[in-house]
Amino acid sequence: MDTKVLSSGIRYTNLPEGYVRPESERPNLSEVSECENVPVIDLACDDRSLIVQQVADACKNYGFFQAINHEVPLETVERVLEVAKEFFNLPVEEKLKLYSDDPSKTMRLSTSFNVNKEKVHNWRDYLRLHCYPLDKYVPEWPSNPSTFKEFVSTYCSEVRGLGYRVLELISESLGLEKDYIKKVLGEQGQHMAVNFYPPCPEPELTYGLPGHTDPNALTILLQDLEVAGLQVLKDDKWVAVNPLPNAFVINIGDQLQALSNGRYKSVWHRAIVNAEKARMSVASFLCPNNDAMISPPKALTEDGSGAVYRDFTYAEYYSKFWSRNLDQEHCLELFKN
Ligand SMILES: O=C(O)CCC(=O)C(=O)O
Repeated sequence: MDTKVLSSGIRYTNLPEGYVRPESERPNLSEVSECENVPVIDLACDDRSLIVQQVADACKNYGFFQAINHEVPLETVERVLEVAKEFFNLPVEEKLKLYSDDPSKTMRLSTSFNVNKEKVHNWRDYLRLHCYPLDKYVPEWPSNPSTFKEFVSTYCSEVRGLGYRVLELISESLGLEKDYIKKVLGEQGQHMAVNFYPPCPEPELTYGLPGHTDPNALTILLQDLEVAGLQVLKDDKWVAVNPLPNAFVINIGDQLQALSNGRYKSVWHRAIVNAEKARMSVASFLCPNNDAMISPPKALTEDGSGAVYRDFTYAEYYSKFWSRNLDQEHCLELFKN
């Protein structure tokens, strides 16, 4: 391959060797069915106790839900998808100015997941941005397309508001004070991955992203409406979560699994690729403050089960996560009591 990224304008007719998964690790797409009864939660419902119950059920049984009537304006969402598409359509030389494979960079264009650690690559390019506080990070974001900074920063503020509203619902659904999680996680960081999965000549042999859980607290995923690709693990089977108009997929991450003392599941999910069409997704990650101590509240350990995981700071967890490959065992397993 002659460029560092996949979105170089080259249309591949064969999957380059470095992307081919061993047979035992392939996606087996013919065995994947559509996820039945995907929890769809109407956040504007008048009956808050019903929403809280739906959140509890979804987080326990699925580890994710689709949120509708979420208050993020449609125009804000459309603009972010439009500008993301424009970005990945830029000439490759322009994009490569932002390329880095160093995960500690707060703004970078990269490819696959962690190219220096992984054995097999993934069919994905991504723009990774730190987004909070905006005035600290926006100056380093791409200035081409010219609307990028404006559209993406508006989106980030809206999504942050949604994330905080959902964290309140999750706190209540665990029987905790509404602002419990917010207080424990401290001033949260916010990161974004703008994912671009080019058409792939052999989708059966590779992934956009292999199965993984998210290391942060909560992920708010905007899926491309045109091309499906997200799959989640439900009852040990991979199932497809197709995009719904005007919805976000909200995923529980590892930190909420730990904080809920294992009651809520950090959902295993993966992105598959498409032979004909490019796919985009925009993942926003709410991340505990580095100093936040992740420790389950007393109310959730008093049933005699004790704490499932030892206490740790988010900084400790995050550095462990990035020191590994994505498709290894669950990082939380390393923190089990
Ligand atoms: O593209 C998707 O649907 C999933 C993206 C994802 O899992 C991630 O960015 O961590």
